[in-house]
Amino acid sequence: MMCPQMASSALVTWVLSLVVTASVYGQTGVVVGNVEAMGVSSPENVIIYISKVSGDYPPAESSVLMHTEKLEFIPAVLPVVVGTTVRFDNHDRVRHNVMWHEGIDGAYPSKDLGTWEKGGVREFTFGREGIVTVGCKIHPEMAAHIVVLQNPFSATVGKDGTYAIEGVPAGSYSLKTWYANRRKLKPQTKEIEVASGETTVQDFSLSRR
Ligand SMILES: [Cu+2]
Repeated sequence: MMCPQMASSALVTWVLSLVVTASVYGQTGVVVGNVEAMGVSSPENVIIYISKVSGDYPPAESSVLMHTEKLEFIPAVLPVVVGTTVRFDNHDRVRHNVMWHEGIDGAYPSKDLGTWEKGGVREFTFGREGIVTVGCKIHPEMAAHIVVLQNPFSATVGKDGTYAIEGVPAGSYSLKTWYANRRKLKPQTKEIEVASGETTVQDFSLSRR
């Protein structure tokens, strides 16, 4: 049997853990929804993101991977927080190149990270918000998109059209959509409220207009 001192210290630990949990998670909510996409095969690879959340959001401590496999960049779209280092890893038997041209937002000037064999790695740190369309000079059909955002509150929509953004601080936000081909799926913005401990449901119906 537990002696009284052990029982009370267990109680204190339990209460403390509740307090810590409440302070870390109590002021946040979840945003979920369903995305419909007209005129494309599926809503896969639409990004849903909150454009601006007050506070500073440090990038992931370790690098985030984008690798090449079967002549594709994986993932095809990669939302990251400003300051994130992306590791480009070649898993194919053929050589791949990683480069980009300056995009329409002008955030990242043209860059060529080089060409390398299987097992080779290059890294690049994305230090400001913007869109980078990654390509390979050897295989012009290869393309992927790195979307550099102010905060981590984003999600990539799956084939089933659902998305979920967790741990969003309570507040009012602009929830936006991004798609690689904006002429096929025009970006939309919805104003949402996120309340502590609640789930906000926001669906989107996207099309070219
Ligand atoms: Cu290639």
